[in-house]
Amino acid sequence: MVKRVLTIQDLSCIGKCSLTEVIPVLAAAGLEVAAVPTAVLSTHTQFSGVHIRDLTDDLAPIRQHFEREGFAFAGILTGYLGSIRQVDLVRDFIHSFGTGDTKVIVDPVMADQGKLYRGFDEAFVDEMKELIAAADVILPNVSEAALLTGLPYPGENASEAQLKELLQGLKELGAPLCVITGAHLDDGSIGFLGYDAEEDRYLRFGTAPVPFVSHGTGDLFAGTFTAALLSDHPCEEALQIASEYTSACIQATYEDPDHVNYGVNFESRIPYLLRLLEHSTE
Ligand code: PXL
Repeated sequence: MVKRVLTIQDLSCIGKCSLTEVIPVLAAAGLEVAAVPTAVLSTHTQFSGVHIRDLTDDLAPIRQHFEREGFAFAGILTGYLGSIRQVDLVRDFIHSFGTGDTKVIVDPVMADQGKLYRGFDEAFVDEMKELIAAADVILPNVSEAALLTGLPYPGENASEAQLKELLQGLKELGAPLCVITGAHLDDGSIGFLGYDAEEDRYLRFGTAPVPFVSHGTGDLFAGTFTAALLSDHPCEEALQIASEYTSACIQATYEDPDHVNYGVNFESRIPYLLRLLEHSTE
């Protein structure tokens, strides 16, 4: 039977982030996607003059309808959420559908390069901590890990020892698997460093760095990890697949002289994603 996965985040019409990346990646893995948009934006917030239709008031009625229909989900992935109230309403989804074997993956999207995104504040960070407590896996970047733990932001070139301190702080927030994404590892590669509290074990993996930074790579990583995990790859392998695919998309964008400056060429690398998803299961 095809597995159904619920994902709750914004729909940016142009921007290659959130739902526009995550729906195709999950579908490519053969999963049925239940996509709940928290808002529709004309573009992501890197642009100015963005038109936004906020859908906060629609979240509870959507959840209630899902409940009446008796829908169940193999996984739930949450991404960019625009307000404290949205985080609260998303917790209600996890409360309703995140029970039993359902894997709950929270990407606490709110900051980059040591700075909160526009519109977010300390109160939002506190609310995000509550959402994280309900997750099986969390996928912050270095900036988000620092904000969530209250530790100083160590910079993008933080050592693995500093990242491990952040991971120990994150562990206290309650998710059994905490993974810092976009991590610069001590051997010069870029990937992830995670801590599995149940096995008391660090997980790390990196690929060759590409001198190109883009919006939406964290969302792509989270969507790919979820796709691989729900395709029955073990957690560590799913994280590696996410790392390999995200890196390949960044590389493809870097090599494309006509690339747009607001997102990565993830579409062109979907055949590679399919190979990654197949290979590791054999
Ligand atoms: O990629 C994170 C993200 C998602 N959605 C919107 C954003 C951003 C980052 O800025 O603006 C609307």
